[in-house]
Amino acid sequence: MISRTFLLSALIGFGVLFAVSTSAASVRKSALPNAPSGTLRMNSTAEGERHRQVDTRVRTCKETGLCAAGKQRLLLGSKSPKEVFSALLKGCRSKRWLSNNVVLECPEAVTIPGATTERVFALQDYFSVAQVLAAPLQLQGIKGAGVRVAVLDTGIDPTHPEIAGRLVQQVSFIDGSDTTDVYGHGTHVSGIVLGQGTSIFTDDNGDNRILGIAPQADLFIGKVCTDGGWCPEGSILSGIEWAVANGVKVINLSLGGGAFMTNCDSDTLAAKVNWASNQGVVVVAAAGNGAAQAPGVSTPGCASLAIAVGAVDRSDVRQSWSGNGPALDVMAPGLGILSSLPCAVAGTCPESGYGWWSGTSMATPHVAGLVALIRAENPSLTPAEVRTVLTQSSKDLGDAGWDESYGFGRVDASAAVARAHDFDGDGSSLPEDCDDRNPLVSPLKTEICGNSVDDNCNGQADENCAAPPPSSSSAPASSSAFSSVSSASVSSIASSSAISSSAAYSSSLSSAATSSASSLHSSSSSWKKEDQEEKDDDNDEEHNDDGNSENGRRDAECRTHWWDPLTPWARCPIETPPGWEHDRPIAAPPGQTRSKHNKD
Ligand SMILES: [Ca+2]
Ligand SMILES: [Ca+2]
Ligand SMILES: [Ca+2]
Ligand SMILES: [Ca+2]
Repeated sequence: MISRTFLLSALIGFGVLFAVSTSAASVRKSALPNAPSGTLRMNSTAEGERHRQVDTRVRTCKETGLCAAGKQRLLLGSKSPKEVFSALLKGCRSKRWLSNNVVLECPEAVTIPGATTERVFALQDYFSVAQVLAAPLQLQGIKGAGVRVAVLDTGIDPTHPEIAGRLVQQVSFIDGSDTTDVYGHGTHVSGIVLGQGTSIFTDDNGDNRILGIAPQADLFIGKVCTDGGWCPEGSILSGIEWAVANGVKVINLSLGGGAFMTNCDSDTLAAKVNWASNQGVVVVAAAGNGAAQAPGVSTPGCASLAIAVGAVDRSDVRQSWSGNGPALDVMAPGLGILSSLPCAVAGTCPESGYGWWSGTSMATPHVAGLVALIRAENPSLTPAEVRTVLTQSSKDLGDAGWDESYGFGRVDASAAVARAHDFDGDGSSLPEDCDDRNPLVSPLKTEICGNSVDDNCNGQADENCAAPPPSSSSAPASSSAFSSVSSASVSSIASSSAISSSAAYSSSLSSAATSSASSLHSSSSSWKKEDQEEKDDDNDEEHNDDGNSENGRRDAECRTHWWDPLTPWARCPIETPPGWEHDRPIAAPPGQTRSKHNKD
């Protein structure tokens, strides 16, 4: 048995991995050179250019609120005592002496010969929590309280202030290693899920960009990847079993390998993810970063029950490297994401660190955090229903409807949580809607007689209805009971008349009642399940179209390889017997070490 090793799905840094200290935001902003917008190394120039057009304008201290009222800051290109003295006489004060310059703070009205306005540069990140519309939810107190989220990754910096208060349990599944996050990936991913916002990185809108999606979720850390960023299959499988056994509701897997152009349920890791989903755990996994080299979604994201997440930039533009194809589900921000890092990785020790990383690794925890919000708001939803909530609430991008580049589109947390509150979309939320899986049952509806269903959610089925047929009635009706029944019948007839009622639901229900009310409701309790099964059937047909045979399916999966063209990971031999996946020649390239500035 060959053990496979998976790769973290972060494109770390794109050359913009800045270590920043926790000192004042003004220092961080002004200390950074203008370089970031020019040093992004993009795989696609078109998409890269579009990204760079955002926020390239250089600002002033006044625009950024960094100077006192009525003041301006100037950069004097000389230290000549005469010029400096002249400036001081005009009310300026020197703020910073450099080798050839002086930074002056002056009254706004004055002009100093030889001085230019001190420029203020911007960090090249963005508030991705706002982009996925989770920020308004946090203002309403919707923060994923109490939902257990497992991040199976490179471990954690347990002392990081963004993390510490939420860390519940940590276990290492890497031989000879504790859960310390030497690589930084697990801490970064965890911060995106539930960063506390302890450091204030305020942008022009007053948003604190360090906040995570679900800051009140409970964090379970399984270290399944080595300090070098490699993730052995057995460790991942162990971590998934551990998470399921510990009542975790969401598993984040920002790792993967291969590029599958179908769902990949026969893959060992994918099968385990499907198993976890069947145990009630939502598994969110990266779509992979290799699409520019080989289209498809990496495993385990390609598992049919996993939620596979691709990456868009701040403008909702898909990144060319972001995994695509039939197994892609949704998109989330994944370019230049600011989050927590161990201080050793950020180079800021002893102070806690932060940095900007990119990849589907960073997109995935946005969705895992959102799933925590959904599950906190409606714990009754099954993983399949959470998936429905996510996909049907996403902002459609690219071609209309689901497509291979964007899946169902970029997740929309506000719409998803609204949908979680009213799953069947009948306009009524739990708990008022006594059957939130059935849009025909709602307190907004009128009772339909004879179907044994509490259509109007008042706790009684078929109330105020005519007496059952005489054959089923054991006692003769008294005269008073008879008269009350007959008056109820009359009012029921009146209310079901489309002419007498202006409410649309009343007229639609009356036609349902007169046609086949009982059959409508006997089937409606399982309407959702049937819908789902129909959908699954469609999927199966599509997959069968890929050859309708084991060989055809295998060939499709064997087109896969890693993003790195130098590393042909998944060449399937032509003559592979059943059970072929165990024989795939997958192994880490000998002696290869990875730089944090390369794609991960
Ligand atoms: Ca409802
Ligand atoms: Ca309902
Ligand atoms: Ca009722
Ligand atoms: Ca009824």
